[in-house]
Amino acid sequence: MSEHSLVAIVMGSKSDYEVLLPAIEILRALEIPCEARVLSAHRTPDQLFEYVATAPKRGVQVFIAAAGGAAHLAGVMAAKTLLPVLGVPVVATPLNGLDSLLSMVQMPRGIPVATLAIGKPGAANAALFAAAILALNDPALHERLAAWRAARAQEVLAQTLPD
Ligand code: RP5
Repeated sequence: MSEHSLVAIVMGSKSDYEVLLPAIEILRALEIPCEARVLSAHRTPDQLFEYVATAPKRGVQVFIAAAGGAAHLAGVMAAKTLLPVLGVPVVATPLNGLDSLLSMVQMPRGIPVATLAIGKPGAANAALFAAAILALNDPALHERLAAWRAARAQEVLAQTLPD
């Protein structure tokens, strides 16, 4: 998506793409250059390692990793980088995402994955978390993130209920 991405979104399958759309939309709204790839920890491990190793050289500072089932994608990525890895559990099996949530959130001590909620809310929050990380060293992005939050507050305050 961008030649100089700050955020790289990796998903274990194209079937995860729709879940990631809220993240992509928010990153675009905040004018954060991002890229997205399908790479699997178990189906394309060599290509995943290569991608994680080369992404920082293109400017990537935060990874978002989304996967379903026995979701080891985020943990494997975290094992291969010191950049923050934000995990988004995806619903992909009869266990409704609880399998992927526990796979991501229960990382053993030493290799952290910051795990968000299951599905689209988690994807949106992963993008906002990435923005918060990047905003630490980007005052203009900090302002855009503050404006985004203020707009959400205004949406709530504008809501009315039936008489
Ligand atoms: C995981 O298996 C993917 O992240 C996806 O959520 C799930 C199902 O993948 P597909 O069978 O749809 O390719 O690796």
